[in-house]
Amino acid sequence: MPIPSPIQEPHKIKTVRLVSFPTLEERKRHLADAHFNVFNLTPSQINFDMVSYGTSAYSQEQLSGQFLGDEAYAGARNFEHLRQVVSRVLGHTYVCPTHNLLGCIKLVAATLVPAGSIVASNAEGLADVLMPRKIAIEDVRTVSEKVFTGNVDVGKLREILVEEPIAIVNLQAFADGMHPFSLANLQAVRAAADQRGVRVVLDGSRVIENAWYIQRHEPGQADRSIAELVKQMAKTAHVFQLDGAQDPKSNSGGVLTTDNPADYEKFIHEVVIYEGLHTYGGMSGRAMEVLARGIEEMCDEAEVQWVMHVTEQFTERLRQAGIPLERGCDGAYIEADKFLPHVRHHAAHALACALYQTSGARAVVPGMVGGREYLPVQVPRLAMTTWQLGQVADAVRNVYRQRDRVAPLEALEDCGWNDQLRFRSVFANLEPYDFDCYPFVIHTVERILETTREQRERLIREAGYNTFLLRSADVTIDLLTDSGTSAMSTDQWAAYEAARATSATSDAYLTFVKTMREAYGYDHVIPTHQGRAAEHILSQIMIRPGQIVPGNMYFTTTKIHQELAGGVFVDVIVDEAHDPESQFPWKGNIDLEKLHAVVERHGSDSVAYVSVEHSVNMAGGQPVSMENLKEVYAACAGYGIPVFFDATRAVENAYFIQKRDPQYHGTHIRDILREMMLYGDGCTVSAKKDFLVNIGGLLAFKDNADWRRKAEEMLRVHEGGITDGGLAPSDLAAMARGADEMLDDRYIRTRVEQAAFLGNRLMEAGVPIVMPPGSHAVFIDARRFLPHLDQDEYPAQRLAAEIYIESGVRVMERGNVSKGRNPETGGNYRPSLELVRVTIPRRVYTNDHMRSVADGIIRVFRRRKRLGGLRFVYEPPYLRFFQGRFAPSEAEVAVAGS
Ligand code: P70
Repeated sequence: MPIPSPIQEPHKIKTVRLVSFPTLEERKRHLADAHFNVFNLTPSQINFDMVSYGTSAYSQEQLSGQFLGDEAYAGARNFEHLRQVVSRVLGHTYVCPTHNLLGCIKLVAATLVPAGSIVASNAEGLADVLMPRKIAIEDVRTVSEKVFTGNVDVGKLREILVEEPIAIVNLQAFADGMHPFSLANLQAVRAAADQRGVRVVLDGSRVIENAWYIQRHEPGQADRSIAELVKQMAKTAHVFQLDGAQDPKSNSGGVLTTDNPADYEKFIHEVVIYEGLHTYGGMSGRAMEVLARGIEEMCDEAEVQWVMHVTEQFTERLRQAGIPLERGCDGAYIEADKFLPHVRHHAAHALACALYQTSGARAVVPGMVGGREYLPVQVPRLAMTTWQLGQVADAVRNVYRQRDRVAPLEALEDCGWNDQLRFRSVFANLEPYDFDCYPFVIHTVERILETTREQRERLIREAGYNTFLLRSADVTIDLLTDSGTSAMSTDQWAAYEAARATSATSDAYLTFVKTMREAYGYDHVIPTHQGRAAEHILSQIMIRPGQIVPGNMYFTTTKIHQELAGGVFVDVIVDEAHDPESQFPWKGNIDLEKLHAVVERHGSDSVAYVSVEHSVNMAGGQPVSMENLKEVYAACAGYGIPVFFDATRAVENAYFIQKRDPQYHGTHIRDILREMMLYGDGCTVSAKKDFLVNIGGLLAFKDNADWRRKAEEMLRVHEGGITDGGLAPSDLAAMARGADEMLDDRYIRTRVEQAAFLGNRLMEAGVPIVMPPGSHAVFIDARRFLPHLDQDEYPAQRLAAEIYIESGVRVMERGNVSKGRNPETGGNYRPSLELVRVTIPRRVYTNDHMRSVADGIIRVFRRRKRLGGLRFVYEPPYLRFFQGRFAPSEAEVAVAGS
């Protein structure tokens, strides 16, 4: 049976690294400065760096490993770990660490290859490093194979083993990145070598990719795991080498392993000369730890299947356009001489320049000058999404369409190595390719576990059919909330780590204040530990008991604090907000007539302030228009009533203004936000949303120093110091950095459009959702989804539980359960909106995840008629949605039993 292709990443994003998008003019300048050799470009000049060496995303375990153990010298603990892992994964007893693959090659050459002897190999590239050592290479790669093009011609090998002074057979798994061998061939090579007492040295830096080819294409191997195959391959060799920057995704380091004590003796005597010591081999302790963890994880079946699937998909997209290429283990090796037949010299360099000039993506020409003109366009392991890779493929296709116009390069001097070459050229008039995708690559990932349907049925039963009571570890894709769940960037982490702790005034605080003043245009900025803390303070200083607080739909925490201060919340949102089917684009707007009516009825003195939430959460993440903000502010100014924003999702609201209001199509998000904030007197913010941090909040006032003084009095008593609000300076630093990142037009577009992507897929399948999709979530209308259930059978609660059972995705009920009971009648409130919120964390999940989330919900939708309702078995008196427990209603039990 063919192995099915994976449909989503088996991990989520933990941290991201921002990429920049240089303009066409900048790219031309960089290219000229780099002498038309893209090798000289630096990452800050590139958007996507299409090299797989040393560019992989770490796992969170690898990243944390950086801080564990010794700074290596003698007997490092990290080395002990490395040794254990090698014995588990590769099966070899002896481990000699090296600083990278060249360290391994050096040790093998010095110990096993006497002067004047020859190395038999299936890899051409090995010549680049052996020839300068005056070691001759005999190519024994077969020419007749179709799939296992890296196989050795065993007949030829036997012959030369007899006739020539062959020191070792040095094989590469996936030779030259393009040629895998079969397990049977490897075994035959070993047998032939053993007959002559010659060692097989295997460079397994791409052993994973080779194992995958064996699993897919070698008869009889389909049922074996990557882990089994890797171990067998390593054990079949006498000596095994591994470059840490390849399959172990460690970006440095290497190991040389064997079962032969005599060889090991030789290696460790050489290692002190060239590398370091036998217990660290030229690696820092932390590099050894990262490498050990990388080797431990590299055989993970789901991850391997994902990486290989993505690589195949990428190559296929190029092949479909007719681009001449060899499929590589890690990408497409483009035959540049065929791609650019009119370019007679250095075609690979000319192609690399054209790709960078048109798109900003880079592919590097490796090795020595004079071989075949290949341009490897490699996929960094785990670091890019399929959306980005599809666009890189399109960028290459864009060059292919206009290949006749690609300019040739003129070398300024002769050089041995491709990285040395410098050229003179002109800029051909090429149509550029504009990326429209996430402006970051993945820096670390967190593995997500798959559960079986049977497990999920048990887990949700044990959780009383309440998704709040599930463990995160049992959730595959967690769409419970977008609050505090963002992936931070490496820049945020850098600021976080750099911030110096103090309980007085920190530099981080000053930067935070400066950044927020610029972002909002407000003078007085006060940090709080999160949003509700700011709401507490604002309510206490602004509301006199009995006063009214009109607002555009309530939010739970906001309303509680208004009530605790003696205020009375009055909803003045437009009617469309309550109608899930209305397509009105500004469902977050305040209905000015309702507002006027409230003020007229109570008198302006009885109104504490008007509370305006951006991207109204309870309405489905629906935005307020700029015009409405303006009108509300003008009206309130007329009454002398202040306006306060809940600006928690203000940036997402700003994106909707940019997109939906023609007046703002060309305006940057940064400027839209500044204008929005003009129409208010202050704001509270839960920074756990827009700001891309995991904790934090703030309270700000435009210009009223009196309010600020009052707020700071409260702050000292309830939160912390006036220059930290109860946060660590690190958190302030991360927030300040996040404030910069959230205002990036490219980021915010991809962020909000992800919700639309999910929403549209659901709509196309007929799933009823709140229209139009919101900024941070898609809300499913459970009433229309499960029309056969009465609201007192808690359809949204049931649907949330069923989505988990179907797909392992966790979502949140926002309906009858959340709203609670009317204390007077004892009955449920039965609110008009009976919703399930599918909330999207920022920078954590990809569109592939979203597609599989949609597919799961659609599968539930197709069998919706069979779903019965729920009844409470435990009902807490307050906020019952958090801890309430349910069981299937009688009708449901009957259906299940039939
Ligand atoms: C969510 C979270 C928090 C939030 C918000 C708006 C518009 C203030 C806050 C409070 C968490 C949540 C909170 C209560 C019930 C359910 C979920 N929203 N304003 O998931 O901020 O959490 O930092 O104190 O959305 O929507 P904070």
